[in-house]
Amino acid sequence: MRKNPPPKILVTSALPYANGPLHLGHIAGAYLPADVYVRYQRLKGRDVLFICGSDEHGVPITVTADREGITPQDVVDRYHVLNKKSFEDLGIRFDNYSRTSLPVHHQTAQEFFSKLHGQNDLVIKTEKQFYSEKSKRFLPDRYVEGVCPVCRYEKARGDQCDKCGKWMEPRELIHPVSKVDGSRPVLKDTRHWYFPMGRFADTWKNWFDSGNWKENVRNYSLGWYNEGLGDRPITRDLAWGVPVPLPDAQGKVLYVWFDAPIGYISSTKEWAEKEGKPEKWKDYWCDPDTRLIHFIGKDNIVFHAILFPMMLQRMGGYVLPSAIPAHEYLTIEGRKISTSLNYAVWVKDYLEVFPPDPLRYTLAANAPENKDTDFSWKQFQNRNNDELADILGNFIHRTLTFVERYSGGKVPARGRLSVLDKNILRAAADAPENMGSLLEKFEFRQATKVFMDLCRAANKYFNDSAPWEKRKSDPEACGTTLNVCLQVAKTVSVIMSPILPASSEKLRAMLNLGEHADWDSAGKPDLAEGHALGKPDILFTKIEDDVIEQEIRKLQALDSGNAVQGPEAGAGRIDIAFFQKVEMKTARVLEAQSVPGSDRLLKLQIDLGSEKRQIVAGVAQSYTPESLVGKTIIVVANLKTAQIRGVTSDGMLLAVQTGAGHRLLITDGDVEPGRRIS
Ligand code: B3M
Ligand code: ZN
Repeated sequence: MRKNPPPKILVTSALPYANGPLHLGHIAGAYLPADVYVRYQRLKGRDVLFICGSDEHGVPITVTADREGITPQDVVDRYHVLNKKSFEDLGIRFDNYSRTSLPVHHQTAQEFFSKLHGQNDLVIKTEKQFYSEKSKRFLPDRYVEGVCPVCRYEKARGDQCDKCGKWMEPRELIHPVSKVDGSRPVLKDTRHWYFPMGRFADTWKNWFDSGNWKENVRNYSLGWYNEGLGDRPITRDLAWGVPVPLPDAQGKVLYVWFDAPIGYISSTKEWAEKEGKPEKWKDYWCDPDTRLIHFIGKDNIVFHAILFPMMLQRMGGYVLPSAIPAHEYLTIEGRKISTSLNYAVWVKDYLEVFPPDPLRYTLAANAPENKDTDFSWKQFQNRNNDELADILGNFIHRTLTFVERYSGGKVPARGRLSVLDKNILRAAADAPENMGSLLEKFEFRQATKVFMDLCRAANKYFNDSAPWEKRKSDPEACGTTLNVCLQVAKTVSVIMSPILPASSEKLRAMLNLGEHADWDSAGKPDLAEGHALGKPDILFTKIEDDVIEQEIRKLQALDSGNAVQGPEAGAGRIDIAFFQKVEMKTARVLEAQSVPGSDRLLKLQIDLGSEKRQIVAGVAQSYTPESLVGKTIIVVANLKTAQIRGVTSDGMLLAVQTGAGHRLLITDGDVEPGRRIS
């Protein structure tokens, strides 16, 4: 009798706004934990689908577009490409990464609205909203500024005062001014549709009470429920977004938090289309046995635990979430991440200097599961040097080089087992189960510790067994020690994979083991005697102090406000004196080479007029080394010298990031090297 197949698992990560680059806080919260969990489930041979995509609507995107004088589509095109690539480069493997500006999403979100509207689930209200007579358009909250009626802060917004936190109705704002055109807006009637959450609260509560939720999800959701679930606006007066599918709703779009969670479904539909099985999305979303798991940051709890499940209940036929691993926040060097102040470590900047796995390990070992946790560069260096390199890397390197040197690179015979041998084999046999049971409960910190504890025990076993002493005196015992080490190395290569996928692949190549790995048999000592190994190599390169100091200095510059404002900072007006501090010069490229170990970096020798210099530039995905030789480029000549992937960089080349990759800033016509730009 065929056992019922285990339930399918559908994992989503919060759709990042396509309004700016990703930083470590995003990764630590909704993305890395999800990727670790999905990789583990795949190794268990389960049917798991991992869905995400760019959230491309909402007022902040139109604010960015207005500020830069481009269209909202230009904004989301830029950041969709950038963020998708950042996820890929960090080894975060979605089965589909879609975007909510696609037709499939518009259609799906409009179907939701039409069905809810058709069954009279929505209410219509006329409300007063700020309107600009000058621009002939309604002004959403972020487009209006004025004096807060409570604390007199002059830059309060139409919906909330950032200083005292007061939520307010637009009409409460004193001296409102339109941020679009500076005019004094008037309050004008406008009709909007609301989702009356209170009407469906009991059905929601019966479902929610049947669930087993993380403490922060339970407390936050019941807090909202006990306060009384009100009518939630689900439309906005905006040109950018999913148009409201009603004849009398010109100029109105769906509110971003109504449409965004539906993005999980439209991304799954897109995935099914790409698989050539357009109906397959229903196998996940319309099967009540599917385990739907939403990985999010804690600020998204109400939308994922209340609003979206309630919408799904009203739609009928959809599975509801069974787990919502909502993470707390990551701070950086003890400070809150602030995109407006550009106080963050951006993923793309990290990847220009370091490989992905040390960051994955650091963020998994210190995941903000139940409280905010801090990322510091020193701690990152210690995790890489003292744990990955000195424990795991050291164990692997000593084992493989010893086998290569004294056993012809083949697995030696395993003779009679000593107590030491049996103990480490027992530890390896237990690790997958111990680690797996923690991952099933989304306990990433503890799961990472189980993995590293096995590596620690293996390293100690190598020392205590001292094969170098037995090599001559007791070759059989020496062979047994190395055989046992290789069995443990095989176990490690599997259980490290969810956290350190790139390093696991490298180790499995050194062990000459195929791509396919299986979690449940990972702890079995089944590496056959005589199995030929691959070439030993270094798994983790140590990170030098000066490289870390460089990163700390970058953040200190941001902290002291000396840094140039970040992409979200708004205009961040600077005076000419500030601008003149930056020394930009023309330079001629004399030579260009790739940087070993990086597919993004090029090392350039440049002529700067009065001197020659070496710089490192992250344009290898858009330019071959040869194509740069002879070009006149623009460089920032007075940047502090940096070490990038161990290569000295004495200046920065200027290029613009486009949807199609980097484009160099060059001069119009030939200009000799060394000329100052002013
Ligand atoms: N775009 C991201 C955030 O609030 C938001 C998540 C949508 S998930 C459907 O950080
Ligand atoms: Zn205030």
